Amino acid sequence: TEHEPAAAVRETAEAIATMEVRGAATIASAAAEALAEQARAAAASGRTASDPAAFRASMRAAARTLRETRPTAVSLPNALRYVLQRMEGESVDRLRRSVVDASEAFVRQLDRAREDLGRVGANRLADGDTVMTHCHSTDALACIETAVEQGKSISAVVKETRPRQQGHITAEQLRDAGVPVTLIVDSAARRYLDEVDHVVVGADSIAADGGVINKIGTSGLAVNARERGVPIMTAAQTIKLHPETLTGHTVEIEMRDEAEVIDAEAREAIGEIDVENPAFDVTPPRYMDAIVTEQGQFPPESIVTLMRDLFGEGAAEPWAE
Ligand code: RUB
Repeated sequence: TEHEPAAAVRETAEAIATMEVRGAATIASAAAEALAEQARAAAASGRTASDPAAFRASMRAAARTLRETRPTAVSLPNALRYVLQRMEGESVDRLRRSVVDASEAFVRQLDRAREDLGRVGANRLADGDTVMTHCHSTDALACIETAVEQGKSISAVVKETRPRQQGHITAEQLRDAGVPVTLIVDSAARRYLDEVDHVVVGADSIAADGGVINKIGTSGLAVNARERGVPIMTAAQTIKLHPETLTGHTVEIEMRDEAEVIDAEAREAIGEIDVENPAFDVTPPRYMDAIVTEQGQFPPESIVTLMRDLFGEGAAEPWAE
């Protein structure tokens, strides 16, 4: 069709859907970059090259394609909103430039936010600490890596994180940062909490009540950490704040394919059963000690004030047809 997204957009959408590109912040920057690619492609060919309205429509269509890939990480729609709300100009040339500029500014801010929150989170870690991680979060890793850069000696107990074992990525990156790593299966977490000083996780979305939506298993880990008296923080830059929760909406939890949990042969051998594979869960605010952002650390219950400041106008959908 006329608004068939550029190849780069379709490839990015596919990479997000198949989790080749994954993690809330990485998804957000890939989506912003894909919009810039769309702007370049639309300005270079067909009716979108000469018709500003057609150009705008093609940008909205590209954003919808990216939006539909995965539902839970709000950094994705927040990235699309950031770029499309800055699309302006009477000519296609100006429109293109505004989109490319906004996309680059978004990615720069995202990188800077990670550095800034890394310093905040690192302050919570002491020399000699052992941290426990869950899944793979660039924001959580920033806290640990910054602590190491500050000269603190940090060790890590890394949960493998079934079913997709993103813990392996965390283990490798911590090893590269010089952090001694012990890899464990998820169900060993409580046993190892006695040896841990701090739990550090990321977030895909933060709700207005301070609930933290992150990789499945985070909530159980948080409850266990509280029971063992181990502090737990979530490292989440402010693009993880979910504006629609200000008006009572809930965050959609992605359900993924059962093939990630059990192979066809084993399933066949077992017989008639249901298999469910939710990718995320919600940690209630009372089980989270702090939300660490680039604007400082917050008790989960007070995150709503920051959310109102940053997303007070609510959740516009500039990609709507
Ligand atoms: C990734 C996950 C991460 C958050 C935060 O889930 O739950 O903890 O996305 O990551 P998936 P970051 O692997 O299913 O995408 O801090 O990098 O945004």
